[in-house]
Amino acid sequence: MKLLIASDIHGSATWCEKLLAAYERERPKKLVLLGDILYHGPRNDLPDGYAPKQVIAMLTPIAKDVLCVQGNCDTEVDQMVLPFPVLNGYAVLFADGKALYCTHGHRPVPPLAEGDYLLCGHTHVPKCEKREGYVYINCGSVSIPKEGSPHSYMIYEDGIFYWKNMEGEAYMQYECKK
Ligand SMILES: [Mn+2]
Repeated sequence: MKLLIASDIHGSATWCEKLLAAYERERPKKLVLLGDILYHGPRNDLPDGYAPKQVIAMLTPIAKDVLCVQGNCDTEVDQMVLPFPVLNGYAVLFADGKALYCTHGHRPVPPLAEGDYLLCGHTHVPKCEKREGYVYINCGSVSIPKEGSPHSYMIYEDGIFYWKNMEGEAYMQYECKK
């Protein structure tokens, strides 16, 4: 199964457009959004092309293929204008026998078992880290990358996570243990 995983669009129509181009190119089974969809948030500067209404219009036609969890910038008013659920704290996907625990990253993490994967956004910094038992995977940010990281999304396919820039070039990867 192929998944496209992305986070922290923060209302940028410019970068959402590039994400959708990647979505067209990659043809994943689902687009997993790890939160912070529309609002820029008071801690961030406005991203390029800040236009939340355009982001809504871009994501609406693909709503049935989107799986989304709540970011710390997503509230009830965002749910009123987005056609897929955005207020769930987490989602668990099972892919190739692995549990992928998807959450934004600002909430406490439940106990996870050896061989589980924690997928997060929130920090805007791509990361892959072995933690107590599980592996912490951060897909970085689509629109406001931090610590010099590229504007990013991730692909999961056949047991491998690929971190990619918006042009689709993989700059990091992690192969899951069988
Ligand atoms: Mn964010």
